[in-house]
Parts: sequence; structure tokens; C-alpha cells
Amino acid sequence: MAEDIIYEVRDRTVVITLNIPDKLNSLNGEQYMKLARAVEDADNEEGTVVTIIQSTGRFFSAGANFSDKGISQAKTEDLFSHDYWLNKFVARNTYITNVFHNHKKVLVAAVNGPVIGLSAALVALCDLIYVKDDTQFYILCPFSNLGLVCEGATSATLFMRLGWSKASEALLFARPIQGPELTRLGFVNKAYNDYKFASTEEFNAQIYKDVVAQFENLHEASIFLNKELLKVNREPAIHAANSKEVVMGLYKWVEGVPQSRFVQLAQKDIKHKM
Ligand code: CO8
Repeated sequence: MAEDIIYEVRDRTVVITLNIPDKLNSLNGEQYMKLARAVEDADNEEGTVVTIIQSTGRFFSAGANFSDKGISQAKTEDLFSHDYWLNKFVARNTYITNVFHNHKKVLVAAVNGPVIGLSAALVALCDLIYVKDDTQFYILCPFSNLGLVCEGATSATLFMRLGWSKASEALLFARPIQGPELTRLGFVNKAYNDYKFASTEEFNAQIYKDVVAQFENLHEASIFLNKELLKVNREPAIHAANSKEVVMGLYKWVEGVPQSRFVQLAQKDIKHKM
């Protein structure tokens, strides 16, 4: 069976690939943990400067897997229990958001297609965001549609990266923000529309080449110090958002709303705005 999340060290770069294209790279709880561990390993990898997160197929990631056995196979008494969701939700989300935010190396998202939910939050925590074709790209934070609240510090990162008005649209009304607008707002560093890549693999290869060329002759220690400095301003906002989001989210799980909305979504009884 193919690896769901692939970790490779290529010279001075770590490349992490989401590899579940038939499920649009949606991730269950274990896979989010595996991704977080991979990013943590990349942080501790000796001699690398950059960590690239790339994907496969037509979506970067459709967010949390709505068939996650953490929901579908949970015991009834667990489904509404604080202890259960503290472990399955609060601890996990706190950890993964911290891992992405704390990353010491340059964190790059090579975005081949739309990105949703917690995965959108993780992309928003990357330093540089490159998109294959912004006309085929959107971010969607459907928390209000799923009976959830902002995750992965999106209440801070979207506010910072898109501005108050756009963040309100995206987060209050669960509206997708389309790629061309994301490029215009500066969320996207570069959209590669003109390249007309035949596949996601071609796009990924180009990003690797371009990223490596960007740091080739620079002084590595300065890159890391500058990353540390850039984090100083956003750090308090991200930590405050993350800790408040997970506790508000906990109460929604204990109430039982997201569980039933996830089932409705899987059965196509509810849909997201497009
Ligand atoms: N989970 C599982 N499978 C998915 C998901 C998903 N999130 N998204 C798509 N798939 C699967 C589909 O079931 C389908 O599989 P199959 O071919 O076997 O039927 C395949 O991927 C292709 O999907 P579609 O046919 O639906 O493709 P479309 O292009 O028609 O639609 C959409 C694409 C719009 C992305 C649609 O699939 C969709 O709305 N997906 C759901 C997205 C979503 O709501 N994600 C969750 C976001 S919230 C979040 O990430 C934080 C929650 C934290 C949870 C913590 C848990 C403990």
C-alpha cells in the first residue's frame, strides 16, 4: 500500500507529501498526527534549511476526513465526553498548530489545488505559499457549517493574512475565498498559472527547483534568525487564538453538533458553499 504521508530528505530540504489523492488528501486524526510528527522531524533534521509540504492529485487537502473512526466508531458514552474530546481534539489541535507555528526552518506550502478546514489553517501557518493555478484554487474554512469554531489559529492567521473583512467572510459565513483574490491579497506568494503544468508532480518539481535556488547563496544562520524575528510579532496572536479556539471547540464536540454535521456531510445531506 502506498504511504499516506511521505517524508524525504533531499539535500538541504525536507519534502513532505500528502499522498491520499483519491480522498482529496483529507486526513484522519492519526494522519494529522503523522503530518505533525513529520514537520517536527523536519525541524530537527540536521543540515536542512527548508521544509516543503506538497500534495498529490487535484486537491491539496479536503481537511479532516469525515469518515474518521474517531467519530464513526466512537462509543456513545465517549461521543459527548470531555475526556474523549480533550484527547482527540484539544490536545491534537493544540499540538499540530504549535508544531507548524514553532517550525524553525522555512516552511513552504506547494499548493496544487483547493485546501479546506484544518489543512487550510496549516497552510496559513506556512511562511511561503506557492499555488499551481490560482483559478483552480480556493481556501474554505467551513467551521460555521460544521458546528465548529475556528481551528489551527485561523482566527488570527486569516485576520493577519487576509484582513478583517475577508477573514470575517471566510470564517463567519464559511465562504470560500477564491484563488485570484488570495493572490491579490498577498496570501499567495506566487501563482504559477502561466506554466500550465500537465500534472501536480511537474508543479512540485518546479517549486522544489525554485525554492532551492532562492536560498542557495544565502547565509543559513541568518535565515533562521530572521525567521525567529518574523515570528515575534505573530507569536502572541497565534498562541492566544489557538488556546481559545480549542476550548471553544471542545464545548461544541461535547454538545454533539459537529459529530452529526460530519455524518450529514458524508451522506451529502449538507454541502459547503462553493
Ligand atoms: N473526508 C473524507 N473523504 C472525503 C473528504 C473528507 N473531508 N472530502 C472528499 N472526500 C472524498 C469523497 O468522499 C470522495 O470519495 P469517493 O470517490 O470514494 O466517493 C472523494 O473524496 C472525492 O470527493 P467528491 O466526489 O465529494 O469531490 P467533489 O469535487 O465533488 O467535492 C469537496 C469536493 C467540495 C471538497 C467535497 O468533497 C467536500 O465538501 N468535502 C468535505 C470537506 C470538509 O468539510 N472537510 C472537513 C473540514 S473541517 C476540518 O478540517 C476541521 C475538523 C476537525 C475535526 C477533528 C476530528 C477529530
